[in-house]
Amino acid sequence: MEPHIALLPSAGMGHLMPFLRLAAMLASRNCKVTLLTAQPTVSAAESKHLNSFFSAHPHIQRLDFQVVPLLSSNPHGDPFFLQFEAIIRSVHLLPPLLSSLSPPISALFLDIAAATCVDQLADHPSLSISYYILSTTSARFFSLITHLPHLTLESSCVNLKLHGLPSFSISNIPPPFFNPQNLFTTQMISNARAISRIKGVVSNTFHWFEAETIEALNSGKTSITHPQFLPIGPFKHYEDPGKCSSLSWLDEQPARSVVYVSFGSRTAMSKDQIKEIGEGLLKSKQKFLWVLKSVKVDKAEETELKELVGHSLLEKIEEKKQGIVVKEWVKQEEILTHHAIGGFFSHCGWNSTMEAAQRGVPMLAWTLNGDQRFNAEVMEKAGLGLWPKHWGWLGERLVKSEEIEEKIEELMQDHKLRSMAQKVGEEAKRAWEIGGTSEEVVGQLIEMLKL
Ligand code: BUP
Repeated sequence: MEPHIALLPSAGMGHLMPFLRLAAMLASRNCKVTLLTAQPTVSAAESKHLNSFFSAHPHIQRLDFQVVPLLSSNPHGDPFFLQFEAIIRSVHLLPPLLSSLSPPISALFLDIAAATCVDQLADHPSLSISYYILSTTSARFFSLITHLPHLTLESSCVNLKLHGLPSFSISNIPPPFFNPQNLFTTQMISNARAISRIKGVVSNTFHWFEAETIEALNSGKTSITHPQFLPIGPFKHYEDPGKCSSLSWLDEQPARSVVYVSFGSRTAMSKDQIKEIGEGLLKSKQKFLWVLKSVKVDKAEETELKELVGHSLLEKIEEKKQGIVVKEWVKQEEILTHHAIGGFFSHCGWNSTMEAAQRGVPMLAWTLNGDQRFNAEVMEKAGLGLWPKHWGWLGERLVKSEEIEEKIEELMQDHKLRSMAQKVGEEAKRAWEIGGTSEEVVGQLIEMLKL
């Protein structure tokens, strides 16, 4: 009989997208799938995507999960982290929901950001199921998370060496991890502790891309014992109806002539930095498609594009017909697949990194926070792109237009970089061929889910 699998994403598009892709993939491999949707969602993008996903995938069941709002929370806290916390604290509401599903579920996939939910669920008498984690980050960052409960981080050190793993540069570790009271840190420590109760960790990466870390994680030689790490990426695109006007503009551009600029779904940029980016793009003389966000949560976005970019800069961009700037949600995967795209200037969110890797699109990284420096390290080491580390964390200092111009030119004109990125794309494809590493691991996963 087909196994019935439930999935519970946490908050934010960077977490929802890989869950939707995993749900679609499991459904295509003879699993019955129920997706739990924590309500209300933080961003408008999440509710919109959930609606279009369920209408395009009527065979996947939707189960809304009303999250109890936090009674007192820091109003200045990150709304996505606060939602992780609200989900974790509402976990007692899940057992009746999960045990009402028919046929009974045999496994639940939790987000790494809310893995600690397993602590309450696994001991519940009405649920006799297996638990898996979907790690929405690089294997490299995941390997650090597993060690978090046992680490005392000293910012004065240069490197961190953990038994059995490639060493980490201290400057790449997200600053909140140096503060044990920080909400993100306390959550990640609890999530890391919960990993031992999990049957398998599924990850949107592939063996060739992170071979050293994946082999270390599965060697049993690290100081932390954890379940099997299952690299099954790059996750495949699922059919998403709807239009994206940027694609029509791309249709008119020559092959590999456009740099796609996007710093993810929740990167708020300062006006000064927006100006330097715009000037830098213009000076580089490269065509560009720039997706701009000035607030962390899209629901709060009220500023007109003209005001964000500045009247004179926007006029210059329009006059030169060198590029377009958009504020709305775009179909990033389709953009990255488009023949006109020659490079991707990105914050190195893990989904974005994998989407570029899958298509062999060279990247220019400018990291903002969280796992992004770890992701950028992986990306650079694999030969997928450039990472000017001296730019610091995005927002740390004003990066000037001349610096941006120089790196955009390099991104778009360096032939060696382009062919190395193409090689990454070929390896990503190979992972999904018959006998390929990700294809094999998915087969193993499906067998595990049938048990
Ligand atoms: Br913006 C934007 N269209 O307009 P990341 C993003 N995306 O399809 P993030 C679009 O959202 P975290 C848009 O393809 C990727 O799948 C994009 O995830 C898609 O970054 C996803 O790259 C964004 O991981 O999340 O949003 O910063 O902070 O969790 O990394």
